[in-house]
Amino acid sequence: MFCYQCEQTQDGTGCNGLKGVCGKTSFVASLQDLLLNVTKKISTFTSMSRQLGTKNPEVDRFVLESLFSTVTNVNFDEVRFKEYLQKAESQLEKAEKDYREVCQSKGIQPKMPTFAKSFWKANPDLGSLIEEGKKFSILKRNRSKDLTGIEEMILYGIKGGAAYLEHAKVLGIEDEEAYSFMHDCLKKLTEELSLDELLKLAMDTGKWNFKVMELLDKANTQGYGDPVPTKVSISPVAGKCIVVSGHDLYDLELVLKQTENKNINVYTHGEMLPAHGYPKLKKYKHLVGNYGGAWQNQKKEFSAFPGSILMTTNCIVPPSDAYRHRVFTRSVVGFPGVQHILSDDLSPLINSALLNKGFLKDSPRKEILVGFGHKTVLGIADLIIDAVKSGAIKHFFLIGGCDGYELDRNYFTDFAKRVPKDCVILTLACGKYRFNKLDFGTIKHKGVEIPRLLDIGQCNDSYSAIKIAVALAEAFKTDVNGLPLSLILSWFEQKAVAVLLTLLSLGVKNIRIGPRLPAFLTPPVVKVLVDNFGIKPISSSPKKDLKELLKK
Ligand code: FS2
Ligand code: SF4
Repeated sequence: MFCYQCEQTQDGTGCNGLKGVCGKTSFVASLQDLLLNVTKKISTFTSMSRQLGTKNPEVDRFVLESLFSTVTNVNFDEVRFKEYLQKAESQLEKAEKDYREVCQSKGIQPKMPTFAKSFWKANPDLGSLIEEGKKFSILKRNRSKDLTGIEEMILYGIKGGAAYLEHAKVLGIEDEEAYSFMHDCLKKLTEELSLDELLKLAMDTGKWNFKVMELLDKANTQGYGDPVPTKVSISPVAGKCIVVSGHDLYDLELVLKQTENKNINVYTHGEMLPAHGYPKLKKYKHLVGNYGGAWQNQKKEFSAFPGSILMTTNCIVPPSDAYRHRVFTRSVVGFPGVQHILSDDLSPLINSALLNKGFLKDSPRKEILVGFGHKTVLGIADLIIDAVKSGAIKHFFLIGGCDGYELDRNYFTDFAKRVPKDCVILTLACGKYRFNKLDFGTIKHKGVEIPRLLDIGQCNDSYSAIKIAVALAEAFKTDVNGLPLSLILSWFEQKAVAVLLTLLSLGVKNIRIGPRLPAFLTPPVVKVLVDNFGIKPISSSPKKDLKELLKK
């Protein structure tokens, strides 16, 4: 196997051998390589059909799911990948048929792609699929490392955006343009584009992801209302319990509806924390608080959790025997030996919660504050602008992104702690758990207490952060780069790649990124990013970086 799609990749270069750092086996890696290869073929036909005016929602949705299933810490289950591959075969046939038919109806000669139509024998066993997948390892690619790295970066951006599209789809929002770009882009990734063409495609992918995040924002806010500032308890209370992790608000709502009046308390975990700010979710009295921290602590935290656990999306880590039987997965998430709930009937999860002892007593109440989406922040835009003009607020720091195991991620805690008292910190995604339980206090301006730490939401709520920055820039008659704003991003998986491409495509410069640069970016490509966008890795000294950034 070879995989370098996430930040924790082995030795900072790539996971190889029998297992990746995340726990993904070489077998699953091979099945994922094969699935991605077939998905690109499906999208090649679909892209051509769409240009001729025909579309197939079933194929669109399959491609989304297939891409999402290969994101880091989503699915570790060989059997599920075998099922995806079986579906992929029929979807490829459908996509080709659609293309032939639309050509025929328009009297056009089909331009058949050069790849082989049939990619395996009928009803292959798992072993044959794994063998087949080895042919599509990144290492077998006949391109330079620089170009392969950019192709992969674009693919990871598309995977991240596909994950967001899937969440929007679950809430009933789909978009034809978004599907079209996804297929076109995957087709282009089979065409051996030049460096310049790939760089342009990377920027287009960033722009696409901005629209995708906008769609998801629309889906979330239409479904659950605009987030409002909300105090969230981080202390368990006595009673039976379920913890819901991941990003999927729809699944959380299902849990809340199906546990009403059952004396089960529901907790959010990880990226589900911002759910507390949505009016139509916070109305449930038995949504009692947030449990634990970021994804990488789940082995310890879930072992200690006396109830059942629902993983709606990434990040799942291989569960230990202590709690595996209490974990349930949904949608694209999978782990061997863990129960997957396909239908919207969550009885297995609820029954498991009832069988477990629950928390026996209340813990002393502690709270954190969430719910600062773009509507809330821009609702007090005049106050914020005045605070900046008067000097009450000197600078904004967006410290956000993913969390992870590495100790050097403490950089982000140290950085946040050192931010001067006249500056505001905006945060989003699971990286916030490095500092969101600290008390940053408020900045008092015109009798209003403005919290110094504003939690904007999940990683996809980068959309909100961009809306806020653009509105402030307009008010100050400048662009985002002209604001007293610095971005310090922690990255881990492919949604972060999508968000980074979005920021770059919008012309945001001088982003600090850490804890280390992606392994898929070779030195010449890093140079392009540094020269064009001023991207800079974080140093080992938050104090030094902060000093430099405050000079802005
Ligand atoms: Fe954190 Fe993991 Fe949000 Fe990422 S919970 S690293 O998937 O998407 O961020
Ligand atoms: Fe390694 Fe990350 Fe790939 Fe897992 S997802 S195999 S940790 S690079």
